[in-house]
Amino acid sequence: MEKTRFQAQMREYAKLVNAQLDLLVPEETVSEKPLYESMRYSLLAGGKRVRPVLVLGFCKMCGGTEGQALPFACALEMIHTYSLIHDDLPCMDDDDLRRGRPSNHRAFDEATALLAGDALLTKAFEVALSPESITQLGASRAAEGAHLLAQAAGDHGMIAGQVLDLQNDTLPQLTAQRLQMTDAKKTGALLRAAALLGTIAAGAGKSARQAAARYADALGLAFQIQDDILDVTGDEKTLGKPIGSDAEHGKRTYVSILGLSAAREKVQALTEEAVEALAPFGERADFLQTLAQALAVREH
Ligand code: GRG
Repeated sequence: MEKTRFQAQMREYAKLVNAQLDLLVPEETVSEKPLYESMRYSLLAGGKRVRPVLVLGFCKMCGGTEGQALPFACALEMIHTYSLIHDDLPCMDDDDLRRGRPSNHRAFDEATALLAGDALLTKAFEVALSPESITQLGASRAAEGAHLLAQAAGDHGMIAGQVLDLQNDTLPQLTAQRLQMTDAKKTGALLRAAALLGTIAAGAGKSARQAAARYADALGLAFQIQDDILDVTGDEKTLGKPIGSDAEHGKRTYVSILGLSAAREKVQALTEEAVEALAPFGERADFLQTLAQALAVREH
């Protein structure tokens, strides 16, 4: 897809998601106001919105509407944002900067950041199973999506990945295979869920879901490797978070295990696999194929 058309579509999807998130977590004047401020501070801080864009893109490619995709798209971004807030806490990575500004616990305090993350995680399911979601999707598809979301975010998915990641820090040796297993859960589970939620929202069948999973698994790994590359080659201002933090924390990554040039080659090969996975969709896959290519050369 031509670059300007792709960028316009990305902006349109992000605008749609941002407007809906703004409605779902409004400013409040009640005494819990600091909680809402803290939730909104991170949720509306201008992330790339890759996960909700995947939900929207897959739903549209499979013949669904934006309205059908939006509840799952917003739920997923809430879960992703909660994971970033908690990941930055002193008991995890203890990071001061996120999305170009002080991390949540730096801007507020630890207790508020912890609770804002908890509230966003919970609200994700409130939204996925909301009356609006059920009106758009029917109870059965809404429930199927919420179940998938829970599996991807919890002890079978992202949290398991975080636990493996913490364990990896204590291993004397870390193989690329073990790192890949960790990242398939830590980063990959939510990206896979994003693609699948789009197909579920559209009511797509088995072959579309299989293609979505193949695309997302390749894209997810490429995304994580690119994240590791940017930690070495990126620019702090563009990235919105400190660079060199992996090396500083003694964290082993694809770059430290494989070397920079092999890591770059792997991103390219995985991106080609993601593009190939959507070949059966022909021109309708244009946007998602371009998205995979754009993420492989992203600078933030
Ligand atoms: C629940 C404590 C806890 C952790 C879960 C996902 C995760 C584990 C932690 C988040 C931090 C992290 C470095 C995850 C790896 C995936 C990744 C590259 C996240 C950043 O996602 P982007 O680039 O961020 O999509 P934006 O800000 O653009 O949304």
